[in-house]
Amino acid sequence: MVKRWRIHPHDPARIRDIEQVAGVSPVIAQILSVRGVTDLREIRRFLEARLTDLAPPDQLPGCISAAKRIVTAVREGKCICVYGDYDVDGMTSTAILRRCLKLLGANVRYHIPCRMDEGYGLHDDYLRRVAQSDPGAVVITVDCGITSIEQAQTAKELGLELIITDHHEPGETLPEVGHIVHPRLPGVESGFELYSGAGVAMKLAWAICQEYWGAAKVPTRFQEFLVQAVGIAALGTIADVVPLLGDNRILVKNGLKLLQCRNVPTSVSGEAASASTPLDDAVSGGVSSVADAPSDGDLPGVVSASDSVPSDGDVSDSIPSDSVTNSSSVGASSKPTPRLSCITAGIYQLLRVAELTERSSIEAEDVAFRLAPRLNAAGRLGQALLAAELLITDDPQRATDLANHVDKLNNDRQTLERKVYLGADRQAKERFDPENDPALVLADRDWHPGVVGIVAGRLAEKYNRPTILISQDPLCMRPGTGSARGVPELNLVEALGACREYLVRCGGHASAAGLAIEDAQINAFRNAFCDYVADKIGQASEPELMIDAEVPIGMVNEHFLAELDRLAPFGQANRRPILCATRVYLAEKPRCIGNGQNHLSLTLMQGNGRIRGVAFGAGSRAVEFEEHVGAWDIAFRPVWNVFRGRRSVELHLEDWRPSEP
Ligand SMILES: [Mn+2]
Repeated sequence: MVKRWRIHPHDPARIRDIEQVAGVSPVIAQILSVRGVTDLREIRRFLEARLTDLAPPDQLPGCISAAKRIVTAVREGKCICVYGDYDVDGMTSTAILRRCLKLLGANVRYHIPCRMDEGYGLHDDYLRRVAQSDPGAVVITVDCGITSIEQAQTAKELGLELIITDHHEPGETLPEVGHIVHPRLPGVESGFELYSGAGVAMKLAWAICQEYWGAAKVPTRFQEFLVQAVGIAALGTIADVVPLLGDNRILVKNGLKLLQCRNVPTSVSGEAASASTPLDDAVSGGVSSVADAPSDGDLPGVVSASDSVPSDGDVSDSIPSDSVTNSSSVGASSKPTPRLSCITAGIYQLLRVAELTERSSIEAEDVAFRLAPRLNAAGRLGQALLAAELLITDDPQRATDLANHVDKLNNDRQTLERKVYLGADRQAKERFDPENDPALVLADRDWHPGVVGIVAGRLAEKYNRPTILISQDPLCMRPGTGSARGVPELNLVEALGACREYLVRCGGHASAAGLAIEDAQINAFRNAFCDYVADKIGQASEPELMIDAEVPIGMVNEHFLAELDRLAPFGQANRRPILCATRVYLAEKPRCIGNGQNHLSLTLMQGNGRIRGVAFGAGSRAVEFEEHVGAWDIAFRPVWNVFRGRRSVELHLEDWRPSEP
C-alpha cells in the first residue's frame, strides 16, 4: 500500500532550547519536541522516568477506600476471590493482586473465565458458584467489571461483596457496588487516566500494603513484592497497548529493567514466604520495621528498580533467605538495603522459552512480540488460568512445566492464525471489495474465536479499513463472537454502540473491541456498521507515514543509537522513531534472506556513510530495486543488531521510493 510521507514540522528555536536544557543532540531534541515533551521538568521526567516519580495510589479514584475495605476483609479472614480477564493485562492484574493478598496471609482464590465456555467479563454463574462454596466471600474484579451492572445485582442478592477494579470504558450507569477503582470515572479527575488493568492492580496492591502496615513505608518483603509487581505490571501495560507516557512509561521502563535481571529466583516471596511467616508474626514483627526506609528520595514503600537490581556476580547475596523474611529481624539489625528476588520463577521461565535469558537488555518490543503472545495464546485457546498460574507460582518445577506448555500453545495459535488469515482474506476478496468498502465485516463457522482479533488487526492494517471478524458457533447454538480492529480516525466503542440494536453485547476500547451477535443479524449489522463508518470517516484516506526527522545515514552510529535509547521504552504514543534519508544509493543488489526468502537485506550508501538495512516481509519487492537504479529516499527505524554477542547498528526500512531527480 502506498503511503504518504509526512515529516513532522520542526521549530528550530524550540529545538535549540531543548538541546541546551537537556544536553541532547538536535535529532533527539526534535523527537522530544514531536512527542510534546518540551519543558525542562517534563524532559527530565521523560528521560529519567524514575520509580520515585510514580504517582502515589491516592491519586487513583476509589483506590484508598477499596484498599481499606480489602485489608479489613483480610483481617476478618474472609475468602477473597480475584476475578480477572483472559488477556495478558487481565492475567498480570490477577497475579499482582493474588500475590499481594497471599503475602498478607489472606484466604485468597482466583479465577479467569474461559474465553470459549464463559466469555469475557464477570458472570452470574461464577458468582453463584462462589456463594455456594464460600458464602460471604468478597469478589474483586481486575481488568473487567465496570459494565457488570446485572452481575452487581446478582452479587447483592447472593450476599456477596463485590469490589470492581477496571480500566475499560465505563457506561452511563455504573454497577451498584461499595467500591469501584477506576482511573476514568465520570466526573472524577485523576492524574493519569490511561492506565492498564495491571497498572490499576499495581496501584491497588501498593495501597493495600500501605494500609495493612498503616504507613507509607512498608517492610522489606513488601517492598520487594511491590517492585516485583512493577515488573509484572509492565507486561500488562505493554500488552494492553496503552500509551507509554506518564505513569505507564515509569512502570514499563523500570519493569523492563527488572526483567533484565537473570537471577533464577528461589521460592522466597509470595506464598512460600507467607507460609513460613504466620500472619500474626508478620503483623507484630512488621511494625518496628515500618521505618526501614529505602534510600532517600525513593518512592515511599518502593525502592527504585535500578538501585535494587543486583549486578552480575552479586546474585546469591541478593536473594533474601527465608530466615530474613520476617521483617522484624531485619529491622533490628542495621538499616537494610531492600533486596529483590527480581523476577518470579514463572517470568524467568517465560523469558527462557522466549529465548530472552541471554539478552543484556529487554525492550518493550520483546514483551509485545515474544512474551505477551505466549501468555495470550493460552487465553485464546481457553487456558488463561494456566498462564495466570505461571505468573503466580513460586515453584520452579511448576513454572518450568507451565512455561513449556504455554510455549506449545503459542505454536498452536500461530497455526490457527495462519489458517484464519488465509480464509478471511479470501472471503474479503471474493465477497467484498476491500479496497472500496468502507469497512469489512466477515463471518465464518470455521474460525477459531481465539484468533479472530489478531487476524482482524492484520486485515485492518492491510486494507486500511475498520475490520470485524465474527466466529460463528459451529453448532448454531450460541451467538457468534467477533473482534473489531479499527483505523485511527474511528472510535470502535462509539461505532458498535451506534449499531447496538443488532448486537447481543459489545464493549472494549476505541481501537479494539469485541461483540456477540446472532447469526441472523450479521447482514443487517454489516450494512449498519458500513453506513456508520462511511458517514463518519468516508473513504479512508491514503495512510500516512509520520517521520520524526531527516538525518544523514552517516550520523546513525552507535553513539546516536545509545542516545536514542534514552527515549525508550517505545510503544503506543511513543513509537520507535522513524527517520528518513534522501538520495541514498545501494552498494550492491539487495539479497533475499530469512525463511522463505521473505526479507530483503541491503547495503546503503550516502556520501561517506555506509550501513546495512533490512526490509522485513519485502522479499517480493526486490524487483523494485532492479527497475530503478538511481537514488532512493528511505524511511527507517534505527535498531541495534546483536550477532554473536556483538552489537552493531542497522536500519529497518519502513518504506522507500525513488528520489526525485
Ligand atoms: Mn485491559
